[in-house]
Amino acid sequence: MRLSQQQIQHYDEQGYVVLEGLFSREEIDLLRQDAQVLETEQRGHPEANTYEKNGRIRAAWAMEIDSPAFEAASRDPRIMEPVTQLLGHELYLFQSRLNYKVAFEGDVFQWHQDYASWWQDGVPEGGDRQMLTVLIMLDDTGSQNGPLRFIPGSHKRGMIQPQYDETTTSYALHIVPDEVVEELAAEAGIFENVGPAGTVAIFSGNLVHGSTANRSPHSRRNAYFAYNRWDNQPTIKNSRRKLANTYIANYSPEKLEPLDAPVLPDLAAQA
Ligand SMILES: O=C(O)CCC(=O)C(=O)O
Repeated sequence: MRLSQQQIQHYDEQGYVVLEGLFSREEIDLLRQDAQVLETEQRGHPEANTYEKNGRIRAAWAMEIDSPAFEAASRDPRIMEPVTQLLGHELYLFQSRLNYKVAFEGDVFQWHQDYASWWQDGVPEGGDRQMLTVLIMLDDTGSQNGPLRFIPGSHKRGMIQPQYDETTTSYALHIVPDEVVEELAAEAGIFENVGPAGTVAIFSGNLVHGSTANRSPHSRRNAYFAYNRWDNQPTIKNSRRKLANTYIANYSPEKLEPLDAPVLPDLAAQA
């Protein structure tokens, strides 16, 4: 699945591109089955999970180390082809996370840029063609269950001097100051990632994004893979922040080998 010139231009101009219907219901069902295991002590590395203030699951980090389905998704050609078009061939997975945003109780993600955190992790460059994130929507998502929101074009500001917020949620985050969000949103508005499960969005590490709490009766699970260029690796000695666990940043990567063809359909058929 290659991006058209128009889609590449959209990514460059707006900081994101949405790919509808990339994964089938059967494939998403398989990822959901694994999501149910990943949030429990039954996953191979339960210490990779982080929790909301109320004790409910917030995120499962590094899903691919315990789930063949997520591992297959991370190297799926439908994802890797567009990512390679944008970043080049020599890539690795710097980070992955599955945010659960559980029904009634899922907490907010304040407005932030991922690169502001990755810079703290020592990643040298956060350019739109150096590092990006792929979102896979695991649940049907509407305005009411806390969709991921983007401020279009905000990536063009580069890294905005962040504030460190240690109190709003259980997870300390480098956030974009309110007055900057106000200014950016007044200029460009806000885009909501709503749509059926299986929708994918690719977005720049500098794109300002966030999501509200989920008070609806419908969970909203989003899986994220953050790809980095091989030549843009951080070293742990350049890390400037203490991580909640060691699965949040990959300091001993391997080059990613894209799959020749999708294997998720076969895995789904065998499940
Ligand atoms: O899943 C969300 O709503 C927010 C995700 C996000 O921005 C993050 O994990 O950094």
